[in-house]
Amino acid sequence: MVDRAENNDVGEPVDLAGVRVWQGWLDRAAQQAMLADLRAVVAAAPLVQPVTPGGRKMSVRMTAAGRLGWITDRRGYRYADRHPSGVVWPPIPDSVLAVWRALGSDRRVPDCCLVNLYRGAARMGLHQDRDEGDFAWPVVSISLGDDALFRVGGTERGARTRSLWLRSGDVAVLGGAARLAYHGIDRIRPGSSDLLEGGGRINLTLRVVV
Ligand code: MD6
Ligand code: FE
Repeated sequence: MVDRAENNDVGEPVDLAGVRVWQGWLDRAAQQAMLADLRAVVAAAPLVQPVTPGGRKMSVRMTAAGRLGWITDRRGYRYADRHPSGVVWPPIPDSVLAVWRALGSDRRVPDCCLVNLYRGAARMGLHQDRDEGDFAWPVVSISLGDDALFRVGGTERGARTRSLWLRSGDVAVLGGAARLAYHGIDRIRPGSSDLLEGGGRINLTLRVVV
């Protein structure tokens, strides 16, 4: 069996209800380089545990890079030009922009790179990404660290769903008809990757907002 982390021949994406997943897009060295870049992002804009408009604490910790960051608190879900602490968001690292250019678009850069950290029992309920102004642009999602059970449905809540384990280095693209598909993370598999010190999983989502 070929160890996917050492296999540079990425091949064709897997299609999951219209969501394309490039398995093993980033090799181990590229994942480590990206993680080093993300340490600088988190140093400038620390991870926070966000609260939904309904007052529930989210189980992931979150920050962002780019012109705009997606935030949530009692006042609602929205894009903001600053971290809750008042600092401007750090720039999106070049290592991350390179993935966007290859699999998202080479016509413009994304406004936002949302950073989610999953540890322990953290999960993400089924949702649509619909706080952006133009759904013609795809959302590109990068997985680093522990495996995550990714669930994708249709554009209506309640449609049948399909699931796939996302592994470190995988890149998923929600574009075209799947741009507004419901999706979420049921759970991570703690200890399945040693990429992150202290374990867990980081997911990056790149979006054009305006
Ligand atoms: C995650 N991903 O993988 C959560 N959103 O942790 C998302 O919410 C997501 O994977 C938009 C596009 C792709 C995604
Ligand atoms: Fe999402």
